[in-house]
Amino acid sequence: MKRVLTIQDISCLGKCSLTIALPVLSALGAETVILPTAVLSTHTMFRNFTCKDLSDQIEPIADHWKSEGVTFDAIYTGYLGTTSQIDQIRKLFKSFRDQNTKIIVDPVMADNGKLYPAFDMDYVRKNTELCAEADIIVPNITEAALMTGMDYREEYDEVYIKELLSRLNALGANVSVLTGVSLEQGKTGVMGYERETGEYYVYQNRRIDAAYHGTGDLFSSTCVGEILKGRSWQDAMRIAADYTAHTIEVTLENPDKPWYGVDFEATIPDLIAMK
Ligand code: PXL
Repeated sequence: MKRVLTIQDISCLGKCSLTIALPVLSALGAETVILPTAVLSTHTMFRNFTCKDLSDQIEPIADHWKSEGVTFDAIYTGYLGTTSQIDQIRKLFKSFRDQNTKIIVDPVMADNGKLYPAFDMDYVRKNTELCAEADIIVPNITEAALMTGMDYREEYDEVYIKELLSRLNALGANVSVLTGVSLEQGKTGVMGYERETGEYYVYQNRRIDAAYHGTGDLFSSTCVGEILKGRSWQDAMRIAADYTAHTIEVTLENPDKPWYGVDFEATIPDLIAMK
């Protein structure tokens, strides 16, 4: 069985970060080791959330794993907390990376043209450094624009997306994938670039007019799980885009849906069956 380490916060209520990554990766058949970077009462779209930083636990936990001889097939990072925490995680990458370890970084920090409440431009710079260490990065357009110094645009064409990809590629990861890319009316999906082959990959599926929290985490957790199953990054992105769209549709049909997340629990059986 493949073993993946995922490093992100645990929002106790809110259907995001670890409460998505753990069930999704487990459902896809990977042994999932977690390293919580902070404990929050909820995600940060709630008001008055509590937050306990766990930075002081990263090193002792990693040291213990080292002493036990633990290795990982993949390390996947999502929402982190502070710039100094990113330095700690870069050290952890160095310590646990071997020839076969895939490092996937989702530089979670912004969406819809805006940084999330907890972050500033220093954090953007640090996240950019973290991306340089990865094999695969999966930012959305807002995060990519912030990291590459390009303008964020709501209306764009393929030329803009390719320029973003080219600048992301220059950051260092072998595969750069932009999420939330809409190249045709009524469609949305991903566009990625692989440096080793020089190939682009575009996948567009139906666009559903609803934005839910946690869908980025659902997308990247699915990608990681599918890659660990042995799929190419392109197939993993396609399945993750389809699964995320399907989950949004199912969520929309639920009259009792909570405002803060998607009903991915209802669609896990469909994810397991996806090809
Ligand atoms: O879904 C990304 C995410 C993860 N964790 C926390 C968040 C967010 C987005 O706002 O606030 C704590």
